[in-house]
Amino acid sequence: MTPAERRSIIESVSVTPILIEDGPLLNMQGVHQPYTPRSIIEVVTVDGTTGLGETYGDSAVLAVIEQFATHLPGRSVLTPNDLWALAAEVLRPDTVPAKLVENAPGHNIFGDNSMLKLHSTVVSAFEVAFLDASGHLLGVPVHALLGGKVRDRIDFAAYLFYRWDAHPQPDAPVDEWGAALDPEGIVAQAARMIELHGFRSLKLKGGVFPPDEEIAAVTALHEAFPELPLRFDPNGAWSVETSIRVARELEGMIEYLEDPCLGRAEMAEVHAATGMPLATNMCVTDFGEFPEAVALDSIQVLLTDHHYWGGLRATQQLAAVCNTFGRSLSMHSNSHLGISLAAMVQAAACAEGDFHACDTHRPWQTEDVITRPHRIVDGAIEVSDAPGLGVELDRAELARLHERWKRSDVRDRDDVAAMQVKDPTFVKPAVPHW
Ligand code: GKR
Ligand code: MG
Repeated sequence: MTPAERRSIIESVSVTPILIEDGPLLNMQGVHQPYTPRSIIEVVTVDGTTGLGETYGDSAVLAVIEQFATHLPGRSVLTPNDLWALAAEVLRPDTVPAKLVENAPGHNIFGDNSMLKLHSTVVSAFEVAFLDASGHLLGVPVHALLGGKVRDRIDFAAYLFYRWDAHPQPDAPVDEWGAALDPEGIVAQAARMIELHGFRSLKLKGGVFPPDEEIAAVTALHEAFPELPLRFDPNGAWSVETSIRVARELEGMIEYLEDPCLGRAEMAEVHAATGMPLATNMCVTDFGEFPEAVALDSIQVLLTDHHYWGGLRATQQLAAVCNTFGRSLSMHSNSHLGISLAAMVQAAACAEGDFHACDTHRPWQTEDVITRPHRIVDGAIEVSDAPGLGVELDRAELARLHERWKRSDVRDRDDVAAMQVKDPTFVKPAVPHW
């Protein structure tokens, strides 16, 4: 063993569940809760080097990553590839209750859950922490461990949401964004996002209101910002017929539609009928789903997400597959903090291919667990060349957000339950909804 290998041996691993403030953002299945769970991972080696990771905090994922973490001491952070074999060895149908597999990553907005996706989610969480620790041990950025960055800045899109002014709960956190429930509100939100962060690309989350109301909002965005690429994502809320109608009405205004309907065959039908480029984070959510999507021509843009595709190296592999089959890339996100954002930036920096601006929910988050939260300038984040992920844990904030988790009974993201606070008769909409 070399000296570096000796120092790379893991002494301890901690998984800290936290609750972070979240705004009342609407989507097709309800609204974000006032607080949403995340898990923060710290892997510490025998010489005190720490590697950080961040992933879902929903109870099913938390239970599995806590179980997995107990197997890591004694292993080396320099060998993240071994995590797959370890996952196969210790996370099996007889060791992981089926309900944990079904519920991970918790809120079911992308594809079906499976043992493969659970392994990918767990491996990713620890792979990021391993790479961060390795970068600190060797004094190099994570992108150097991934073969070097192919771009210096990562473009992000302003991720626009219909939203209420405030959550209905009296003690919920408040933010300054105000309501956005019509085209004027959405255009004003876009203008503020651009003013704050210089975004050069826009994405509207749809599936909230009947399609014609949302077409009006997209049209208003296009008229207000004609030079900015625009995309629109109703999370599979529409039928094939509605998707075809919306695609035709928005032709020339949007760069692509994201998951207008559910299903690879259905998406292919929409593309064949309209020529509209389609993107997904719902109908292709693991490598096994890719061949059919290519054969049917269901999608033209794949939204990667290292959190459930298996990590940063898996993102590079996915990019290679996309390049081979002529698909371009963007990146999916959920409410997240700066460790996830740092990992997203390093992943995008090392993924070859045609990248559209990535999604990030970060502008909606008011808190962070890193000492120097990222700044989005001119719609982009500079790829850090500092060792590891280039972020430092804010231990006081981590402790505060963990205390909040301990005092609360929120254990899962549940947009349906959050909507029921305002409307007790609300039920999760059947899909297709329109
Ligand atoms: O945050 O409400 C949301 C989004 O709808 C999120 O859950 C989706 O996973 O952003 C995602 C998407 O692109 O579908
Ligand atoms: Mg999407």
